[in-house]
Amino acid sequence: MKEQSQRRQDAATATVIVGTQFGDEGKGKLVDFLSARYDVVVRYQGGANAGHTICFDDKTVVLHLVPSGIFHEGCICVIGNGVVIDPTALLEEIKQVEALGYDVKDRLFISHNAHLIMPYHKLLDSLNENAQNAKKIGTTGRGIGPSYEDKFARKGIRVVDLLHPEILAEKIRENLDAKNKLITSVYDTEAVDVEKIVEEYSEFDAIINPYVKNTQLWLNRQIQQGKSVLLEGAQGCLLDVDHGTYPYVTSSNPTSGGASTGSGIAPNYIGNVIGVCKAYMTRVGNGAFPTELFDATGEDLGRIGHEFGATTGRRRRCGWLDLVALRYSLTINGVTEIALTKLDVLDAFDEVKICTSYKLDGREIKDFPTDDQTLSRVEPVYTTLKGWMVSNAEARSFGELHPATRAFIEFIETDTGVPVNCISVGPGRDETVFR
Ligand code: 2SA
Ligand code: GDP
Ligand code: MG
Repeated sequence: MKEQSQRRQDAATATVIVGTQFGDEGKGKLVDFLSARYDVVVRYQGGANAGHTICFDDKTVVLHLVPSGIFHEGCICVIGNGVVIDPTALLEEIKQVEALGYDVKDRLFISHNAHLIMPYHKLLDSLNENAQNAKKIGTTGRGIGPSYEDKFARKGIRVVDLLHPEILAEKIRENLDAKNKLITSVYDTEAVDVEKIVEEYSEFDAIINPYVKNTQLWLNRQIQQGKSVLLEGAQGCLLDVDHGTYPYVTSSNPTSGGASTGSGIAPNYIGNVIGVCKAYMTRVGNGAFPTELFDATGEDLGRIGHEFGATTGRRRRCGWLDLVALRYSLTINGVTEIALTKLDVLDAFDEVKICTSYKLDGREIKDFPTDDQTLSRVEPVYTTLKGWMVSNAEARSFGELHPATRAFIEFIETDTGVPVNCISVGPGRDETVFR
């Protein structure tokens, strides 16, 4: 017993990358950059709602399901059991990657336990949203919530079912029997054609088969054999179904705890947790956002930062960096180091604000309230720092950053007690500073 637990401690080689805000912190860029040093990269939750942007060799690629390590030939990519997979979207994405000259054969595996997004999940996602009126979540419409609903109701259809067409057909018919009642009677919408879906999904068997693996066991064994694993979170801590601003959240666990359940990697193999944090805040979709700006500064952040959804193209709401939210996120995720991104977007501002606490009913509070009702009533308390008004795009070491930029970074470190070890000064792979 002792030997086994010692082995696990010695082998803690898995690192998790998590978003510390409302997603879109630049996780894709960082995962792509770090993948050069890792043997395996794993997505562990979410689905094609994610949009992870990677810029290299004058190309800009947005990945939704395929892990962001795919552009490093030495890296094996895994879509873990915690992800909900839309097979059509996945196959399209594989084609896109191959068209760029990257072979995915024997380099991309999907968990046999991952759940599928079915066409009726996407339909229900939009019917649900339209029925919400003022309480719309603002989902991406990719069927994420309805697919996770089926998973937890133990009615889900999984990747493994694609390999057994008769079982697949039976499950689709059973599911649609109930769902078509809902679709026609509650939503007053035309029933879904069951046999069409059976036919469409039966064809995935031969195509998907080469990618399917018992990834949970395989991943643990890779670690036992000394391989390094990077776990790629999608969305962000504040959108976590347990720890985020419920109900305005996604239906999975983007937080580091989800990395273990969503991949099957034993938690004690996870050593490092890198929290990706944008130098300001954005949110796409509805829900409270204490530092949101409704003025020209907010417009400027969105324009300079090109803040549009990487999946839907929706405009992202923008505001100043919120350290109350960040401190919460660092705690929940056990973040060991921060990667601070999009610092260059602040280059043009002569002063930069950081929220350090909130006021609620006239009292100062330092802890992040996760219930939307309370969070929507808080007022941010800001510290104003001097802007730097120069470009740091050429900086490749901490010392090369402008002193005011360094002061901004040091302010975050002092307030949170967590080191900022990686600083992103542009979207490109090389526009990165390590300490
Ligand atoms: P869903 O579709 O059920 O997961 O939506 C629930 C909430 O989660 C938010 N969400 C996201 N927030 C930021 N980025 C995401 N990915 C895309 C991107 C978003 C896009 O990279 O830009 O293109 O619009 C993402 N995915 C889900 C969503 O907005 C809801 O608030
Ligand atoms: P993710 O979901 O966390 O991977 O982030 P997205 O790809 O949705 O959004 C981040 C956007 O910012 C993408 O367009 C990236 O190319 C871009 N980006 C990442 N890091 C930087 C940076 O340091 N500076 C600038 N200007 N853009 C960046
Ligand atoms: Mg994104």
